[in-house]
Amino acid sequence: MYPQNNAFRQYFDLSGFWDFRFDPDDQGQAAGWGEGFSGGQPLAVPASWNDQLFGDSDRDNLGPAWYQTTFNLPWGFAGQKLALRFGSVNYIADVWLNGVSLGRHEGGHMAFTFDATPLLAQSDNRLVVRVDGRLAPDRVPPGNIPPDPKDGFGTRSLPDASFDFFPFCGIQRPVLLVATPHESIVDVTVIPDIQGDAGHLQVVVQTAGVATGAGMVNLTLRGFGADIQQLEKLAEGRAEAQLVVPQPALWSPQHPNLYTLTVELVAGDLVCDAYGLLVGIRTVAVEGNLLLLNGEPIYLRGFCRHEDFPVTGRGYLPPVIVRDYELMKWVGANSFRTTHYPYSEQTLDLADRLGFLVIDETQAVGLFFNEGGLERRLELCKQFTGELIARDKNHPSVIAWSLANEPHSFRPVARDFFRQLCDLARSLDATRPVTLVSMVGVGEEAFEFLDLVCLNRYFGWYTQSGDLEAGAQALSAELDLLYARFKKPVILSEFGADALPGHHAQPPEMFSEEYQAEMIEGYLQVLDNKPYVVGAHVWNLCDFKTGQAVHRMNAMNYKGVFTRDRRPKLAAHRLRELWKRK
Ligand code: GCB
Repeated sequence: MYPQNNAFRQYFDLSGFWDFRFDPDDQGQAAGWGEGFSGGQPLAVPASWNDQLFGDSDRDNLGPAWYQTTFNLPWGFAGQKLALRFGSVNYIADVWLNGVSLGRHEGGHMAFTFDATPLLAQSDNRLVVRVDGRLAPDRVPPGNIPPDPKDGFGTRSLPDASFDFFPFCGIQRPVLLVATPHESIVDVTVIPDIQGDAGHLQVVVQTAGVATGAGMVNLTLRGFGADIQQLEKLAEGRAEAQLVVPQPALWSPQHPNLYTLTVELVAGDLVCDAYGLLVGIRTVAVEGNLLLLNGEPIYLRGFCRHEDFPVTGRGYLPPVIVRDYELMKWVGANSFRTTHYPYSEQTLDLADRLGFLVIDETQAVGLFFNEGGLERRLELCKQFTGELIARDKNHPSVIAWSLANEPHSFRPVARDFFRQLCDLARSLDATRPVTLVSMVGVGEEAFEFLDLVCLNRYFGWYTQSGDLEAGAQALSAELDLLYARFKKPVILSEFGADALPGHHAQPPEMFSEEYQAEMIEGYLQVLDNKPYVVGAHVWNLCDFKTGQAVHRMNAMNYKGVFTRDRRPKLAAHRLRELWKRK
């Protein structure tokens, strides 16, 4: 649960300038740097370190590196249950508080928490974090994979990620000191449904620290004329309720109606904790070749994106989050996919409020199946899928889970791998479609048991280069084959072309703004004639940073319809004409 400030709970943001240093010989742990280290320099937290620093080897240095800060306990925190919560650290974080190890978390882009209650002093607490962002074949996403002669030359990059974006690292989202009561709410799950004219909210509350037989949960739902209150007894720290909302104001992109749900924990006669959340009443379903929202067919118009901005790297930057929603609204988009990792929790809060439909993706990008270590990768993917669903399950904006982007899943072992991940996702959330985003196409075995067929295609770019007509024909033919084999709704989950801002050519040629605009328009025309296509996500909303490679001029991917500093290219105007008309 995201921390809140209210009469029972508080949090304190540790953002600021922390002490930072690299550990080139990886000797910090043995030298006891967990207790504190010297020789650091100031670095902003949260943000990636790579583009803050300016030394010759700093940008491409992926660690290990060390951070430290000191802080006093804020007023009112003493005596509460205290925890340290990291919004995301890429890739491995080892954490010490006042010289004592709190533990390790593996995986970027996901929040994790350590209990710190017994270790915190009133003043001068020292928090130390070792961050290892190095790329390795047994990490997810992987990198530094031994070259395979079958792959040929020219496609590797520096840093050698097996994915097409810069592997920014560091403490990239806020670090919070969180105080909660000892008797507290620890989890809330809200599952919306519509039955006849009524909205139903199944609410499951988990608590900790309440004496057996003593507790109640008081639920209040307000908004749009509703004022519903329900009291439920706790049994073994758990309570479950069904709230029924007659004539509900449904959540949709046109009307992102959000009710306020307040959960109170009552022990004896006293309220001892409270947690509030905004909830939407809506349903998502796949039926035949349709994707349904609230029982009505819906078409996804939108983008793939990156959390990426100059200097900050992949760091949490609220004004850019707002700006990106402004851009998407301006173009007429109603959705996006969190390519290729979970975005900040605040991004999803805004999707709920602004009415965007989100395909929520784990960080399983560039998975390969030809080396050993598959069991470890599966274990990590299961961890990441579980963490994502636990974090984002209550967002009405999230309409599907994406288990991976472009796995090399033409190999048969991939089938069981994704079968297990898909079963896990369904067991954790029976209400949302599950998908993966494929580059394989018709040969993708996993589509058979997934709900939505998501395909990435770049005909007219990487193949049929320079020939937009041939590209559109190839797309049309493949989509029909795909539907004929799987008979499921299809989303064209990536398509696009690099356009160097300010480069023009008529007739259009590759890398010009005209070529990008024409290619996107041509693809949309193909999709318009395919009744089984339920969405189109352009790659990408904005230009973004990559590693250095022969196919990445300036270490940039220029497939944004906006520049990296968020100015429109011709394609953004063209999309606006096409999508605003709908
Ligand atoms: C893809 C990948 C994406 C790349 C894009 C490209 O298929 O999913 O990460 O950036 O193509 O531009 O090549």
